[in-house]
Formats: sequence, C-alpha cells, structure tokens
Amino acid sequence: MRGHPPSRARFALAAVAAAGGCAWDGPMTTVVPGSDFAREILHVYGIITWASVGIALVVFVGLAWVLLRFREKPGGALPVQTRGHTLLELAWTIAPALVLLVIAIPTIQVIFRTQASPAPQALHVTVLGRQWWWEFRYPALGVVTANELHLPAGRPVALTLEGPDVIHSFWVPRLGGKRDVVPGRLNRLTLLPDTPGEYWGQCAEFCGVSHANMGLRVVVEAPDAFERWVAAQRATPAEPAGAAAEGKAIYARSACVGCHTIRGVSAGVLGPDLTTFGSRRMLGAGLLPNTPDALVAWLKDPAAIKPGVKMPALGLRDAEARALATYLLGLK
Ligand code: HEC
Ligand SMILES: [Cu+2]
Repeated sequence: MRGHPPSRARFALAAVAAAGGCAWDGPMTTVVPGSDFAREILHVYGIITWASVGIALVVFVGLAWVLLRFREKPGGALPVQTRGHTLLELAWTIAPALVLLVIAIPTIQVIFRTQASPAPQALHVTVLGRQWWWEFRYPALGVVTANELHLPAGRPVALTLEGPDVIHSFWVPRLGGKRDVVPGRLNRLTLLPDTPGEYWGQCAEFCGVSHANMGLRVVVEAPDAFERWVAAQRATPAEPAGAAAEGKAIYARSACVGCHTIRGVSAGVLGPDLTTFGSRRMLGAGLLPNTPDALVAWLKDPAAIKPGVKMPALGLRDAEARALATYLLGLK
C-alpha cells in the first residue's frame, strides 16, 4: 500500500470505520460498569492500561534517544562493540518480571473475589445457553423466561450456567466478564448488579451459524419493579378475545405446541417459553424489536431472519400469522 494514494485512502477509510465502532458508552461497553464484578474488572483494566502507558513512554523515549544519539555520522568512527553485559541483562530480565508481578497481584485477587460462593440472600437463576437463544429459570420463583433476564438492583445474583447442546459463553459486558456455558458441566457466575438499566449481552463463544444472532438483554430494575415483573410472569394469561382468540386456536392445533410452553396451553421444551412473550422487548434473542410486523415475518419464515434457526417454517398464511402475532403479543 506504500505510496499509492488510492490504497492509502482506503486504509484511512477502514481506520475511520473501525474507530467509529469504538464508543465509550455503547450498549456493550466494558468501561461503564453496572455491577461489582464489572467494576473489579475495570479496576484491573485501569492498572494494566496505565502500566502499559508508562512502559510505552519509557520505551519510546529511550528508543528516540538511542536513534538520535547513536545514529551514524559522516566520518564517524565505529562505536565501541560490546558483547555480554551482565548488568543490562539482569535489568531487562528483572524489570519485566516486576511488571508482571504488579499486574498479577490485583488480577489474582479479583479472580478470587469474583469466584466467591454466593451470598445466602442471593437470587438464583439457571441460565441455559441453547442454539441460538437463552433460557432463564428462577427456581425459587417458579418463573421461566427467555432472552430477557430481569434482575433486582442491589441484590446478589447467583447464575448457574448450563449448556444442553454445545459450548456457549454468557457475556454481558457491563455486568462482568464472560463465563463459558459448557455441556455436562455447571459453571457459576455471581455478581451484584447495582445500577438499574438495560444491559446488552451476547454469546461469546462460537456455537454455530447463528452464533452472532444469539444476543440477550438484561433488565436491572428497582426491587419493587422486579416484584411486579415476577408477579406478571406468574399470573395465568387472560383468556384472549377476537383475533387473539383465533390466534390461540391456531397455536393450539399447530406444531407450535410440540416445541413451546404457554402455561395452561402447551408444554413443549425445544423452544423458548412463550407464556409472557408479549412482555419481551426483543424477538429472536435480541435480533429484532418485538413488533407485530417483525413477529409475522418470523412466524412465516424464521430462517429468513435467523440462519440455521431450529424453528421450522410451518407454511402459515398471512392471516394466520397475523392472528398468531396478535395472540402472542397479548401474552404479558
Ligand atoms: C421444532 C420446534 C418448533 C416449532 C414447531 C415451533 N417453534 Fe417457535 N421456536 C423454536 C425455537 C428453537 C425457537 C428459538 C429460535 C431462536 O431464537 O434461535 C423458537 C422461537 C419462537 C419465537 C420467538 C421467541 C423469542 O422469545 O424470541 C416465537 C414467537 C415462536 N417461536 C412461536 C412459534 C409459533 C407460534 C409456532 C407455531 C406456529 C412455533 N413457534 C413453532 C422452536 C419451534
Ligand atoms: Cu455462540
């Protein structure tokens, strides 16, 4: 690319585009923490960043000095040739070891602190990573939901991560570090979300064609708002009327019932629990806003929206899909 204006322009363009992806407070930022775990990580990150900046300064200034001081001068004699220098060699062995030590101590401390067993009052949630969506079960509350995890602010949370199919990784950057979801193994993640808000997450371990489409949303809310959410999740859905009743009838006589649970209607386990589907803001694991049009498109041909999806197209007619959407979005 050297010296060719078009490729230099292309390079500049690529650099600008890449830098445009950087945002201090984007939805998946790691530097605006919303939990104790994320704060601990940010602390280590700060130490490493400033240590690196200091080292870079020393190295670059030293390099510039050597380049200027010892550059070849016209007519200059050959400089003194040195072979082996015990002091220098000791110095450049010990100095990096010290740097690593300075980084290792707080890192190991944080690893231990974030692996501590959960507090007795912790809220337990089982997280199942599936191709390509997330299931959340609150065993003590009798709530099962998908893709949208609600947590009360100020209460410790103990997540148990299970992988029924392949390896995934649960990652909500503003709430803490990644933790793998491994079949046949229970991994734990404890954290204390302290700031109400919406947090975006993403599967962070390649798990198949729609890995990139395996997002999630965490809603951290004040304890009373969380209680209201729990009550709504547990309530028996109201009997639908009109187009929604028609949607319910279509649902009940279709293959949907083999894969999905709607409390009191069906008890399938291959797909997300839809009992309160209408209360979710996103559709398809963070892929689309949960609107009637998006839902109709999803129901008619899910694979057109999410490649590889484990939900088949059932050949629904437009009117059927619309009635189903009315029914499902009414489930809150
Ligand atoms: C073979 C099993 C299967 C059948 C049959 C099936 N689904 Fe699904 N469904 C799934 C799976 C798996 C997903 C999760 C897809 C993903 O996000 O990767 C899903 C996702 C959905 C979602 C989105 C849920 C969310 O929280 O984003 C809705 C709504 C839905 N299905 C409704 C239906 C309806 C209505 C029918 C019947 C017309 C149906 N499904 C038939 C397996 C199935
Ligand atoms: Cu993945």
